[in-house]
Amino acid sequence: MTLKVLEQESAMPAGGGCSSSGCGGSSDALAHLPEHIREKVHNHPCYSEEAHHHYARMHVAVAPACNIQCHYCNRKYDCANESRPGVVSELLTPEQAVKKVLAVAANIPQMTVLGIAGPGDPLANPERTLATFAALTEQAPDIKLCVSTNGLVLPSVVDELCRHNIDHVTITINCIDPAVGAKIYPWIFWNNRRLTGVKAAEILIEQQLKGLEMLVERGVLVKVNSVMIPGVNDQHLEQVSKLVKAKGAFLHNVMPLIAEAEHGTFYGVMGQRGPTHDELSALQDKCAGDMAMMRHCRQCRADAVGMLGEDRGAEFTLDKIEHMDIDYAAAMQRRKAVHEAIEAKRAEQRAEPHRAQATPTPTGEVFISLDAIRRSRKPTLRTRTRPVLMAVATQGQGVINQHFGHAREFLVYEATPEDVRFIGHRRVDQYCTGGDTCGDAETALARTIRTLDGCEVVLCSKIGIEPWEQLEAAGIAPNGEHAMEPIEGAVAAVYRELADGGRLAQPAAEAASA
Ligand code: CLF
Ligand code: SF4
Repeated sequence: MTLKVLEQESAMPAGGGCSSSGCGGSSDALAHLPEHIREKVHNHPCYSEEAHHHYARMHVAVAPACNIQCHYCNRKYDCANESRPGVVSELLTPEQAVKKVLAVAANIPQMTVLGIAGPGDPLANPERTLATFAALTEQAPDIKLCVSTNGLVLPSVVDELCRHNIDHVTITINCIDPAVGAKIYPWIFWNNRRLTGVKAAEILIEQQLKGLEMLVERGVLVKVNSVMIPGVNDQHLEQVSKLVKAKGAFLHNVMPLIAEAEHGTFYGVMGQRGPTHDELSALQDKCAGDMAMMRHCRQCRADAVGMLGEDRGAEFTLDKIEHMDIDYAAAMQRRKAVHEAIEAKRAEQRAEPHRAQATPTPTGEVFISLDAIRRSRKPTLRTRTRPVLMAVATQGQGVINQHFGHAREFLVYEATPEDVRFIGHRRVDQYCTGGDTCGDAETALARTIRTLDGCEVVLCSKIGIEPWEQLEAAGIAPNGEHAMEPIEGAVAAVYRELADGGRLAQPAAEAASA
């Protein structure tokens, strides 16, 4: 008997959406979507997990003001609804922003999306935000426009957003119960008055949901961001996910709270903790039963430039772009050619046989996913071949192409006999900078190994002897044999090697209690 119990079977997007599961090199993860939706998401690095390996985004920080207060935000920094706290963006005028976008688009042709996400709330600064979008619609028609908002004034600007061809809107919805909201939002500024408590949260939630409905009615793809705050809304976000899905949201992005005391936020100072990797992943899995989940968000800053996870903003500061002479018509031709080459590469990667699926499973018997095991202390099924988490070092293009010591983050995949699915990313300090900083290397390596807790294999293009030995000592197998191979195929191949070597049998005690 073969029985597959896999999380992503229930995670397939019902209303259309990029399933975070299974997106990658082995199949066309967007194949189930209608053509007009595919067109909107196939090269949007946030709306398609597969696309984020190939395409870049940029933000311009044109929106300084905000109309609410979140307990995880310190106004000295960027809007924490889509940004990591602790960094401050250089504020631009709309004219400067447009110049910067054209410069980046000409120099990073894989940049397909311009987002406005702060440093305050973009829609609390409607003139600056809309002026930027209007100019770009005219001058750079090949760039997708994207905006992120807390939603308070969204209903009043929906039609204006649609006039500017904005196809993608993110609303941060942390709760649908005003009593929960009162613990997250100390106040909102509404109709020229500052409102507090449950009443304030009630208005905010009403506006967010109304804005969501209006955007969906107009065919705009809406992503909902939720900040997971343990003990405050973690038990509530499943309900949020269900409701926003019912209202037509395309994607749900549950992000971890980042609350460090040094950021000076209310939560940071009060010692409110963020979730662990496992808590975040478990909640994403719970929500996934009802909603397509985004798991590759990097909580990028309000002036981020480049692939998700990298920031090339320093190459495009105002003084540098001032001297750039951009022929955007010529740049558009080059961009088109680059995009065609990327699509050809993606098609080639999809054509790679997915080795885990191409041949029968080693034991051909009963499997259950790691998350199902985690959720159910007493699984009712005997499991023979267990899931394995593997960390991957990559610089993009969907392949394993990064030296272990150069990685600033690892992508984590869960392999089972049936599937390979993306779980999330883990940020690390760079272990080797190639300079004089190796004095701290040992500590950084130890921290990296701690961060990779739970992973059994690390796939990278190369790795030195010392980290190799330390990883092995920590029970993590380093593997450099799949350099430049598509990620999912390589993860599947390593899984099969482990299974064929008899190393994935369920421990006897667990099997007995199953
Ligand atoms: Fe920017 Fe946001 Fe648009 Fe993406 S980011 S406005 S949808 S273009 Fe993306 Fe960055 Fe996560 Fe945002 S990884 S923080 S989800
Ligand atoms: Fe800060 Fe953004 Fe919240 Fe405004 S909406 S308070 S800028 S996190």
